[in-house]
Amino acid sequence: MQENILTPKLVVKENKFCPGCGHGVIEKLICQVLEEKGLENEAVGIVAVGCACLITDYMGTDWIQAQHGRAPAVAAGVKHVRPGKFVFTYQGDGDAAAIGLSETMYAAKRNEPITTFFVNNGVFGMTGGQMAPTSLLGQKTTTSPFGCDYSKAGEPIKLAELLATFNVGYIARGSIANYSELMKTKKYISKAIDCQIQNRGYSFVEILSPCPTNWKMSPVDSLKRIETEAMTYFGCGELKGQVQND
Ligand SMILES: Cc1ncc(C[n+]2csc(CCOP(=O)(O)OP(=O)(O)O)c2C)c(N)n1
Ligand code: SF4
Repeated sequence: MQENILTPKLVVKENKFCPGCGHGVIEKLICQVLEEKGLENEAVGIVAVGCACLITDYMGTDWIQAQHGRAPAVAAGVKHVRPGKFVFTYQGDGDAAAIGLSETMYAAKRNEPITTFFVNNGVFGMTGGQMAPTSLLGQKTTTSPFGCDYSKAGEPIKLAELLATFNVGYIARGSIANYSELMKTKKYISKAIDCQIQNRGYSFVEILSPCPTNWKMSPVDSLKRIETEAMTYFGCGELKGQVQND
């Protein structure tokens, strides 16, 4: 990969995510924060399925791949045997909020000392853009060609709010819609990592992210959609665990 002073060393390979995909941007943010904290050799990531798990090829930490939805349980196990490591999961919404919802909730219920980075792009990306539990009402997907309908699918899951009902360390939701939101999200990622390092329990950052390929939109319009639609419905900010001096 071409040497670039703006690229963190942990980004070990050019990614093959689609143009405009949020995964590459979020990967870079996580790598930047880990390097700023000197944790580049101390991080263990757990993935399961989806485009999200392609991150293992591009980010030079240690990785384990779990079965669909099961990353939090594997992460908890790793953290218990390697308490000195920074242990995180990197998961999409099909993974963490559909098939893995129970795993995700139980990790928070037990206040496991792990961190989850949850990429909410509103679809099952890798398998062709099917409806996810986070798809917005009216959103056209391959399994809701006329738009998500409340009478059939109910309302989109606000996973950060659900998890914030537990007595956990840190919960936030950010987006990568523009530079200002990106910098706020970087701060949330940093605080989630601090939460684990300082033994304050479970931490979770949801990130509203584009999937231009399955949204059938240009990368630029996808970012606008996050700003006008996703951020309006979900809202961004910290839900739990702000510490003094933040
Ligand atoms: C047990 C099991 N069921 C179904 C699949 C097929 N599958 C692979 S990726 C995926 C969807 C992932 O979507 P998401 O978590 O939103 O990730 P994204 O691709 O959007 O990053 C599914 C259903 C699988 N790999 N394993
Ligand atoms: S299908 Fe969507 S989530 Fe997957 S790499 Fe392409 S843009 Fe990203």
